[in-house]
Amino acid sequence: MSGKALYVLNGPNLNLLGQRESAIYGEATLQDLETRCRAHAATLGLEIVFHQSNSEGELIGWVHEARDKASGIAINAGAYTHTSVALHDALRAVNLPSVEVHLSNVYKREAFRHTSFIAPVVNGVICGFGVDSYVLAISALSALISANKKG
Ligand code: CA2
Repeated sequence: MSGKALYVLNGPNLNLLGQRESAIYGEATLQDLETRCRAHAATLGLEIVFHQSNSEGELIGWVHEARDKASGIAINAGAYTHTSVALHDALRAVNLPSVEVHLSNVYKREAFRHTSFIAPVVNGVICGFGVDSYVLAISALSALISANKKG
């Protein structure tokens, strides 16, 4: 492992993964998701800092912390994706390689999930692949970080 960690941030209600709504979000628990992220990151020589919070302020605190401590951010802001100007401002301010992630395909769901306050301030968005969305986001961050180093 070398360099700074990737921050994988998870927003409200994602602590309930694997306990309810498995038809939408799958059977994996948050712990399973973390284990999968760590294992995949390790294959790319990357370390993960993995957090979940139901509080918008705590998520913003981790985005600020990432500015010094992380090489990139994968964020599933949960429902704050669709509401949070504050997370938009925080991600814009830290200006790190970043990916918005969702387990479900938000575009197949209610219209209120089609708007993201995060999407305009990240490099890209991955949704609809369940736990694999996170694996894809980690690969995308790894590629972005390598490209930045070369550039
Ligand atoms: O698909 C995603 O990953 C979402 O970010 C999940 C959010 C939702 O508000 C977004 O529109 C899309 C909700 C996370 C709630 O997770 C639960 C897990 C199990 C049981 C209940 C909620």
